[in-house]
Amino acid sequence: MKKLLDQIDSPQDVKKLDLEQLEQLCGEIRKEIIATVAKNGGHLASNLGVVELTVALHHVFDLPRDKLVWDVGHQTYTHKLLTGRRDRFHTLRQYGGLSGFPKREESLYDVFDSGHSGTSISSALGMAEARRQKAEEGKVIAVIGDGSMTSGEAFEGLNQTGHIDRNLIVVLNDNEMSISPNVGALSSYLNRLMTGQFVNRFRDEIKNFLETLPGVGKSVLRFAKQAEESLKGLLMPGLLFEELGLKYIGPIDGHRMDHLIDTFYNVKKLRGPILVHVITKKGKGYPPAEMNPSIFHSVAPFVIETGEPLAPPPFNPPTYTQVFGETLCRIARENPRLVAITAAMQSGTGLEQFSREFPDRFYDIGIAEQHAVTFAAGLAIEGMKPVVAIYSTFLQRAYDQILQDVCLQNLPVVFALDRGGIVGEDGPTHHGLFDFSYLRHIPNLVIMVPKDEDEFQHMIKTAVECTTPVAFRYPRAKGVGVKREESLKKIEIGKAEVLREGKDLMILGIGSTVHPALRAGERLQGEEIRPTVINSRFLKPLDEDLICYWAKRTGKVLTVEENVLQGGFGSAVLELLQEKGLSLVEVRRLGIPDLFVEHGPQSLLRAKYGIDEDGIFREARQMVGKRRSPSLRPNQNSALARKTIS
Ligand SMILES: Cc1ncc(C[n+]2csc(CCOP(=O)(O)OP(=O)(O)O)c2C)c(N)n1
Repeated sequence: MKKLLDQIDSPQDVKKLDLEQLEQLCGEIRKEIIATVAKNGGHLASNLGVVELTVALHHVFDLPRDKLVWDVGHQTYTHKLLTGRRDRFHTLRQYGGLSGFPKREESLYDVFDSGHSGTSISSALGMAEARRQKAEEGKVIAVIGDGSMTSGEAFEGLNQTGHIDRNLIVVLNDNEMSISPNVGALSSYLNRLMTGQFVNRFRDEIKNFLETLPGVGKSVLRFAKQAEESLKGLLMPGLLFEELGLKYIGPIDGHRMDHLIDTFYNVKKLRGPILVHVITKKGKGYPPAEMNPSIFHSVAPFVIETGEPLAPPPFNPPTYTQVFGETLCRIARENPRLVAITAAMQSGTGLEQFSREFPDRFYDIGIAEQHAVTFAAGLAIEGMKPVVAIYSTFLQRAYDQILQDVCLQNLPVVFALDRGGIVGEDGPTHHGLFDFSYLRHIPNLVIMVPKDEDEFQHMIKTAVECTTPVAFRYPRAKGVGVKREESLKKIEIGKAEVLREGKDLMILGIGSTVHPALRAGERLQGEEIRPTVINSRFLKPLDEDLICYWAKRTGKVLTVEENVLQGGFGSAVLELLQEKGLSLVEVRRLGIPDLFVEHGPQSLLRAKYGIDEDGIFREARQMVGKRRSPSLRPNQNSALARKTIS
């Protein structure tokens, strides 16, 4: 049979297809997505769940005049395939290729860049309002999952949507899953809506019947309506949304193309804010993903026939995430006050074992990072030891709560920032490149950054025993392969570690840059350059005495960090040297310049931004070479040395 997908160059081509062809198209899209994700990795289960929904939206609405806004944006593969990017789909998530998320610079059909949950309603409402201001026609549709609907921002958006009564269609894609099964009161409510569907039908039938009775009908109906108040939640599906001012439609089967199309044609004619509740199945059409939607939420390349990951390399140290999960369990066995909190990232943050072993001390609070932090503050006030495990990028949401609710009150909350640094293929919305800068200036907060998995486990213990707020930040990576000591020990707060001593320059690494700095140091030695290599261990407090001592001795400092340069580790060192009267020490900083880092393999991006072994080696050699360069008069150098080493 001729492939329909090959003939789809834009949504206009989808509009021409009949029901049977649309269903055939969905089958072809599923195959294409499975084949591509099996090769490149990506968000499989969420994408397979919205194939029919996406095709139906493209069929009924008039894109690009109508605007389709995707929440999180991890489910836009079908949308990409239908909007002129079919030929480049094989480059999905690869360096220089298509992004795994909507990107305005990639296509005019991507109307809002996303990656973090809960933004679709607010942004879509803004677009709808702009249309009203400009007296422009066209629908705006926000597609949001039941998981993302738990985020505060989504509720804030709904709140205003009902209030200002604009033409906005919210499609609630309900698969009962966030990454793990969805949690919270909203999720139970949506469940009841699904099971209450038959009650709704029954209610409508009675209402129709009563209305046909002459004379009695209206008054009986009035009475029935009053009596209904107490049963309202059960009898009127979507009451929550109706009370917020949105017309509720649903629930409808998100895999029945005919139902979807009929519903969307009807909805298209309506005005005002509308919520369409669509039920889908995560992983639909690929049995391994249907059976394990959490595992297939986001996957590395896998074998299509079995769903198994491609064979792991022989050198396979544990990931930092695993070390975190295991160590936290170890500590929790001894410390009954320790509790763990995740914002819908139970498996991503390595807390599955913890949740099984300590179900009563584990909290998945939904996609609600701000709440997670203030909830932890409350727990800490009452003497518990909360560990809040959130990816660096998502913790950005809770800056004010960290500052105001935890650090200002000096509460001993532990922040575990997973995915610090470059994360790779998920790209700019997910890189954890700002945390040094958004945490470093907050008083009372101790910030630790491990160089390897052994140091990491000791840092976890140290953090749990701290009496102040403390954060540790670690990368999306396997450990470096060092042996982990049997017993956990406390690390002295603010103590750095000298890994190599030399007189020519000091290389100051932190976290993932320490081992590359050490390797670069060895290579420099081969070129007769003798560097001091220091593992800072702490972003805050810095080991001021040690850093100043080596800065004076060497006269040259090279800092290396996997963070933006503005306000980061190197900045902290510069500030320190300036405060201590060492401003004449030559300082160079390696890190991420003032830009958003694209998606691509971690190693490639680290090389591109010069924060890997080669980059450190090059920069250090240049620094020292410059000092030795014949173009510099020797006494110029010694003048600098005299001034700074005194
Ligand atoms: C602010 C924020 N926190 C956490 C995440 C990580 N995350 C990505 S998708 C997802 C689950 C989303 O669930 P849902 O909206 O129901 O979409 P589904 O994948 O089920 O289709 C989570 C928690 C995120 N993207 N943004």
